[in-house]
Amino acid sequence: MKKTIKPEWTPTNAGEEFATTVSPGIEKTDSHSFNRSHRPIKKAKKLSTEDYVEGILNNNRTVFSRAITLVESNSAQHLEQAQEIIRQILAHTGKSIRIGITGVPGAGKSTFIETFGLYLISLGLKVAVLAIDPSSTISKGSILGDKTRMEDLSKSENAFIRPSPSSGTLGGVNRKTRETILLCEAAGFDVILVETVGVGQSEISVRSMVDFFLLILISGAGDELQGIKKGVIEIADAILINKADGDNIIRAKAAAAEYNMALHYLAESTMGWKTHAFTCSAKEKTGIDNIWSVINKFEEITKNNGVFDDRRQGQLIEWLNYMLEEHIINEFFNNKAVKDSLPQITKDILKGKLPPTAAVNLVLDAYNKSRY
Ligand SMILES: Nc1nc2c(ncn2[C@@H]2O[C@H](COP(=O)(O)OP(=O)(O)OP(=O)(O)O)[C@@H](O)[C@H]2O)c(=O)[nH]1
Ligand SMILES: [Mg+2]
Repeated sequence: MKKTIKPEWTPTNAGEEFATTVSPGIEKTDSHSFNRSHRPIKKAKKLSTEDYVEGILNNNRTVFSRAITLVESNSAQHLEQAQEIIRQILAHTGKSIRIGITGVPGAGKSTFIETFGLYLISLGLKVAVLAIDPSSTISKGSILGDKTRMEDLSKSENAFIRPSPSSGTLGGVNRKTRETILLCEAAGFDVILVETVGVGQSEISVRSMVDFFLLILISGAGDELQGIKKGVIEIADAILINKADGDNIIRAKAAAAEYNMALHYLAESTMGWKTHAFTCSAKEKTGIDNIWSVINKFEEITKNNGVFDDRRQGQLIEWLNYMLEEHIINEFFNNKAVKDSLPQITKDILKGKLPPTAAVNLVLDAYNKSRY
């Protein structure tokens, strides 16, 4: 029987009528032994590659989430299993439309994704939202705070929201996001939204993994103020001026007209497609159906003229080359002979004893010799 004791505020002369009792506390131990001896942490059953593949294809949410965690892992053993899973699901991938979304902080990306995502779900589609945030390797990634802004979307069983992988180089984060896209497609997601909050490099990375690239801006701030580089406008397939509501409608329309003028003089971001600027209000849910029909039109045109498939094929090769380069560079600079020879060679260059071209040959020689 469980031993009970009276609480400390019980009157000393209290009899049986004083029924309150408390359970004795657990003896103080250090927290590790507490976990081990009293409450063992239940370890999830290890899944086989077949379990993963079957779970993903049947859209078993638990297995699907675990597969993404596996893909995001940096351990060599996990990498191997993840690669085998991806190889096996590859035939079931590629059927979604992949949309990249970028824009300045506060433009309303998260609000737009919530509204747009729910709209797509109302059409019977399944939506995955992934994020690339280079800063998240240091901070926890801003999309985490977004869960509040995507509250309804995150509750929907036809939506899946994943913050940016929080560790690794930009290259590593890219690999993880690309592979997560494949898992989402195999699990039957129809639309993949890849959000980036970065300025510059991360936009280019996202462009290299999506079919359609959407830039969200607001009126009332010049490009300079918005921190948008011309290069980002040049890779956009549509510009969306958000917050076209209330008093702001006229200004938003004027901004869209201005961008449309400017776009006239820019080269096509996608062959055979003319980028235009539109307005919407993520808050009031206007202009949302219009941007979806723009994306549908884009898909139809680029699939007909072959640009859609060409781009996806190009992205695969680009990705292969990028990973090869990253791998080779890492291997080279981690090579002991290279590491040992570089300090002296650097000194000699700085003292004017050795020209850089000759130095390159010396380092390469050292590297090559070390490998035989
Ligand atoms: N009036 C109006 N306000 C909006 C609209 N969309 C977003 N907002 C507001 O703008 C602010 C920023 O919106 P977010 O969706 O967080 O913007 P974001 O681009 O995701 O911001 P970051 O994640 O910080 O880069 C919030 O206060 C929103 O309520 C809109 O269509 N109209
Ligand atoms: Mg946001």
